[in-house]
Amino acid sequence: MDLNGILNKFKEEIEKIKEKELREAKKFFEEVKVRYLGRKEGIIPNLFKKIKEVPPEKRKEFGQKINLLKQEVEKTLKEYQNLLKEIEKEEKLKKEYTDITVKFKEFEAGSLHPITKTLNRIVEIFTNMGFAVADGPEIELDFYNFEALNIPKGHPAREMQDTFYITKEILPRTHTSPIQVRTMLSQKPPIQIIAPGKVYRRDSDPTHTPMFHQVEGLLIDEKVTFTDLMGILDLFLKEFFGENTKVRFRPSYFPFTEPSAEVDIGCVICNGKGCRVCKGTGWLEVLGCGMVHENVLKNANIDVNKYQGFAFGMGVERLAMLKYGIDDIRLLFENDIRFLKQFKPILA
Ligand code: 2NL
Repeated sequence: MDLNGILNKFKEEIEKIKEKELREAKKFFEEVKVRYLGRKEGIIPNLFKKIKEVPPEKRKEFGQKINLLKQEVEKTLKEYQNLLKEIEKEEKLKKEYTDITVKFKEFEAGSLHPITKTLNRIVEIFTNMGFAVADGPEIELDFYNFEALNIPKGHPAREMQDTFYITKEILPRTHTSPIQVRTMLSQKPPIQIIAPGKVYRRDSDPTHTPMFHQVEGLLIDEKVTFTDLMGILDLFLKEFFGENTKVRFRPSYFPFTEPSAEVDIGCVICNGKGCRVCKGTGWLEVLGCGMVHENVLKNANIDVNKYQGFAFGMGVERLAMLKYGIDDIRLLFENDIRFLKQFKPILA
């Protein structure tokens, strides 16, 4: 045991002795009280009982003397007992005292993971445009993940290679679209939501991880057009990547939208000149989108004669890598503190 240990032990012993002495002192004064003032056998009550034996003319003086004695005993006892109470209180306060000036080891401010930062920023931009954030289960039913989205049995997107099937009907969601299917089934249009969250695919190579993050968006109302979709996404990309960002839409195909498009931005690395990241094209694909397929609306019990909608989806890891110039997706999953430290907010 080191010196501190010995001192602490010593302190403990002293505390124990103090406690014991205090207890015994209290007991002692209680005993004295009973001995002198106890109703049955106390010295003073017994003296009062002897008054009968005193000649009548002396009784008054005798009584006064006993009374004086009684008062003196009571006063003295009170004094000692009050003193003990004071000591007890002080000991209690000493024990409860906490030194709030204690110096802690200095610690570094933490930082948010780049994925969290990117997700927060995406959510911020869309909520500013009036989108509400929707949530749903990560373990889904085939119906919400595939069937309702116009991805029938046998479609390549359902292949065993892509999905971590738990049973034939239960699977970790492969996109956040099921959140939107659930919202369409539980709420009436107009609907204007984004669905951020984790998704799972049987993919693992330098640009794919088995879990990644997606943000999808859905807007359903009367008279929604493809131009509305283009405007919203153009605004989003200029907010996210900067106001000078070039945006282009290319025709594409998704089973759940028709027409469908993919959205590119001018390469953030080479500014459109052509480089390794944009494979010489000058453009980077960042989003998929389209008008919600009639079959999807019907599956969600939405009146297709009254309502249309658009939807879009994006991968958060991809956007984070482009925004922060991260060239290897594994950096986002290793949680190397030297990497994460670089995303510290700048403190004043
Ligand atoms: C991509 C493409 C997309 C959607 C997601 C969607 C959801 C519902 C209905 C219709 Cl409920 N569509 N989502 C639509 C088009 C594209 O994502 O590249 N994601 C990373």
